[in-house]
Amino acid sequence: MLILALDVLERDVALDVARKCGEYVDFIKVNYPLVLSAGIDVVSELSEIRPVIADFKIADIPYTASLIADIAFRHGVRAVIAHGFAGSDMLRAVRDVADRHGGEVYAVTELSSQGGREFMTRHTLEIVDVAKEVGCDGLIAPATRPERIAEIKKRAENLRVICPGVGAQGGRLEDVLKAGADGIIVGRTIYQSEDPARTAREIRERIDGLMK
Ligand code: FNU
Repeated sequence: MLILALDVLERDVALDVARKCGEYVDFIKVNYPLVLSAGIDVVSELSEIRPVIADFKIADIPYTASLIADIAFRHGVRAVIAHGFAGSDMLRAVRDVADRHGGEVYAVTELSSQGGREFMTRHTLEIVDVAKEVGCDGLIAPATRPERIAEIKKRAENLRVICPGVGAQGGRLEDVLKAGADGIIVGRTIYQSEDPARTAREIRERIDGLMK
């Protein structure tokens, strides 16, 4: 599974890259930079090109978290990403909203950045257990630390594990897939390249070759 992280700031650029790369990616992931600068309606437009994952890293009280998730699903997203560390009550609230819309929920285990090790790593496997209990569809795990992916995947049982951090953050696609990832999230390596469609196609071919 290849997920395009579309952290560009302009609506037209987002739609252009999405259209060019659409046939090579399974999902488009949107995050705050795009939504805060182009407006939430861009999410509905992108959803018509490819299914969208809203990476709003929801981390709030259950009530507010439900509102955020509901807005995302009402704009056509297939899945939302929530922070596992916010706890089971919030994940359950987001799960309920997703169920009302027939959508999916991914929980962040530990961030792919160095900072992800400061606090989150200690609780990663507990977060995996909570995500399983709540019935999340998948987990976000760090492509920058394949050894952590393997541990997370083992504990995750049938939850999908998708991994940001390939390319610009230093993670290597081959290592990530070998560690058991079900998909990778790639942003800058694709949308900052000279030819995003070609780069997306090359990454797709490498994934297909390795996952055969
Ligand atoms: P690229 N992202 C991440 N690490 O990078 N959602 C995480 O642990 C996580 C994420 C997002 O580096 C990040 O916000 F939980 O340009 C960005 O949108 O390839 C994308 O994944 C990585 O983008």
